[in-house]
Amino acid sequence: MERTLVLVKPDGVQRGLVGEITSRLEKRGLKIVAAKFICASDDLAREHYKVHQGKPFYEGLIRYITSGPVMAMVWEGPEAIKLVRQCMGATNPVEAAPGTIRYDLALSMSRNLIHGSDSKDAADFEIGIWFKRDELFSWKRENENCFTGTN
Ligand code: IDP
Ligand code: MG
Repeated sequence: MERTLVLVKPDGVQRGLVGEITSRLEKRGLKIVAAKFICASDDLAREHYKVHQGKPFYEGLIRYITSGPVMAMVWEGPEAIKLVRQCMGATNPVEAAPGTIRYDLALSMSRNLIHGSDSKDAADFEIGIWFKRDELFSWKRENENCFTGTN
């Protein structure tokens, strides 16, 4: 079972898309294990996006992600990292596949609505900086078998 960090970025919150985005992940069958509505500090934003430090879009990205509250969540499921990335679509909405969040709801790479961890290492790191251990809930879904065929 994997866990992955998802952020509905400030543009998603401003546009009233928290429910739409969350709903898509729920309907896919992923399980929410943590959520918090939070304004990222400059330090948290820089830590989160430190792999992009020095890139031309980095400072704009920090301004973007700290421009307002985000809905930070942790989602769980088998291959949750890949599943969320697939639901999100490509970084640039112009290249995203139809049916993905970025294709259906966005048009610009600099306002692309959602973040999802891109690897197991990134997920562990990102969950650790956004959430305390006691903010993550392990809970059993009564109908788990309906989603995964395992009990
Ligand atoms: P990802 O969000 O699909 O994982 P990354 O390459 O990790 O994409 O980039 C992080 C975020 O930085 C993107 O979601 C996007 O908002 C922004 N970004 C990436 N590349 C560019 C760019 O070339 N111009 C403007 N913003 C960019
Ligand atoms: Mg990324």
